[in-house]
Amino acid sequence: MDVETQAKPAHALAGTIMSGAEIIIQVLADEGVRTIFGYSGGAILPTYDAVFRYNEENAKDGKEPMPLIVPANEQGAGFMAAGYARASGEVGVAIVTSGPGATNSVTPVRDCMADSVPIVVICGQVPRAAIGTDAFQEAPVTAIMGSVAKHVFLVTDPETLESTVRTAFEIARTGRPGPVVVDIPKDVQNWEGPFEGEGVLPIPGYRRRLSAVESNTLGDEQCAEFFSMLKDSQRPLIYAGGGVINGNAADALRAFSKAFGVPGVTTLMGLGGLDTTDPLCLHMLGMHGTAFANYAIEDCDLLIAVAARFDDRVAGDPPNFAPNARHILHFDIDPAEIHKVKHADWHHVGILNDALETLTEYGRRTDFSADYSAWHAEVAELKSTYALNYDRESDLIQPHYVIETMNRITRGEAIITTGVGQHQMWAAQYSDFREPRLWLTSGSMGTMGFGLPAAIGAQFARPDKMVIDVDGDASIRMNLGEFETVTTYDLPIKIMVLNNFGDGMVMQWQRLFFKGRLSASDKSLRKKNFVKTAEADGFQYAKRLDKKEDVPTVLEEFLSFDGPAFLEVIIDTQAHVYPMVGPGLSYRDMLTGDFIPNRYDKAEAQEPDPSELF
Ligand SMILES: Cc1ncc(C[n+]2csc(CCOP(=O)(O)OP(=O)(O)O)c2C)c(N)n1
Ligand SMILES: [Mg+2]
Repeated sequence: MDVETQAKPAHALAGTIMSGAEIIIQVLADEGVRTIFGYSGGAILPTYDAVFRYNEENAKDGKEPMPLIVPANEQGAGFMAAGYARASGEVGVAIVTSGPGATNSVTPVRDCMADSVPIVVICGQVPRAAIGTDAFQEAPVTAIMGSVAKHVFLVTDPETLESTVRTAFEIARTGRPGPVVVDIPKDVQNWEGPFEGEGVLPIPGYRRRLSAVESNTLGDEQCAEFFSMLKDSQRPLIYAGGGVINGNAADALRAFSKAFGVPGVTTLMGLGGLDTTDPLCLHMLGMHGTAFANYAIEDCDLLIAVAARFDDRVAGDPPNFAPNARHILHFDIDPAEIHKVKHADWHHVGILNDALETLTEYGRRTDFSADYSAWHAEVAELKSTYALNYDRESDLIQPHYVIETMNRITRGEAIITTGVGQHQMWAAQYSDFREPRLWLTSGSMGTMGFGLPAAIGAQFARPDKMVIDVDGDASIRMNLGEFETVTTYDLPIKIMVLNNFGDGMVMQWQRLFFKGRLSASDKSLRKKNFVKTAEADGFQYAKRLDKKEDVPTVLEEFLSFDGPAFLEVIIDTQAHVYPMVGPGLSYRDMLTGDFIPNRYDKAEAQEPDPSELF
């Protein structure tokens, strides 16, 4: 017996004759998939049948089933898979039919690509002989998904089906994670052949690039350069992005920050990378970041960008971003991000967790120490002087107050999902995140309708956690069909809609930049009764909260309800999200509203250029 065989025993089912559909499900099981999300249809029927039979067999043997969770719409399935992946760090899986099933999945696939979330989407396709004939429920999945996914496979040779599905998982989870789509014609699902139990496709270019990144460890020389820049700095600042979460590097980042006393801000996607309750954490930066985080960016003299990409919502005016930073240091797993927006004086493309551990170890070994006490005092001063604030005297329910109260109850330990808009930003600003993978939001794509299905996926991934969907009245409408999915599976998700009777974020921009013309954004004449809708879908707890004095007691009651719960909160329709850095502007032009101090003369703040209004 050679070493290879000793190391890896043959799969117990190797050599068994299976259908293509059975092979797909067996590979899923081997990849550790615990839950599938998906919607059936003609071209995927053989695979749905194989899931059924797999679970039936497993039940007989007393083994864990692989439940198939059915949404109201395939977009829901894709976002459930995404929520599952974001909350657990595992690959999420959605299985959908051809044509409309596949096209309904395009938005979550693009969303996962933009936020680097690993999912595998398996689409049924018309039989090989019918491809290209405008067959019933045919759509050009490779063409459509090819431009939005990390990778797409169309399986035309059934002999390669098994290795293709396995390779899809490899591509989804390695390097910069992302969505992989596998398009599988119905006759390939019905084909029969031997299950190999091993084997992947040859993807030499990808694996070569990956191994170059993985083997690129930080050497002593690079560490020395890093620490010499840190030594020269009086005001170093970490700017941590979503890659800290996706790369499971939060512990290593916290250890680095603590070991050398380097404070940090995070992006919207990086929330939870640092513990937001830590005195050295300045919470979120950017367009709607805290004023103190943005001022710290202005003041720092060394910027350590950690798996962050200088997105336009962070660096709307790149030349004036971190204007006093003498050096920018950049870690990323994707070489394409280095120098993309800002030139980096030092960079490292590699596995983040390893790099940070190496760096901390080097710093300790070489007894690196620096006195940042003056900077720490400035950070504390910024945090207290420019703290978030809002109209606490108003008789109307302020959304900030609602999130603040929720946060007092959940103490930064709940999983929070959101739609897109003002509610998303208030939830980001006023919530604490003590751990990574608690904050699930559609960051780069900003997809309304994300919150509810993502919460469902997250609750399946983390049954032990409280999952709260903080949603907007317009965002929740987009995937309202998933209300029923929550009660069908009896998920104890808490859905809280901040109702401002409209597309609040759009209205905010219209008030600020379009002279208050609320074109197509006011929903005050709409008839929907959200509470009745929730009740009709089986929610035992469904309430409307419209009195400020009731906020604490109702929130306690809602959050402690044992089962699915829905709460509509009628908020001040005029509440705006502040701070706000207008699109294309620098932090000097940040608007802080009436309740947060501004260190510049407000009258001097520039207006955004109309051509930058996106
Ligand atoms: C699918 C989709 N369509 C349009 C938009 C543009 N958009 C961004 S925020 C927003 C309004 C969201 O309203 P709501 O969900 O009620 O949140 P609010 O801002 O009122 O809190 C719109 C239309 C989007 N982000 N996603
Ligand atoms: Mg709204």
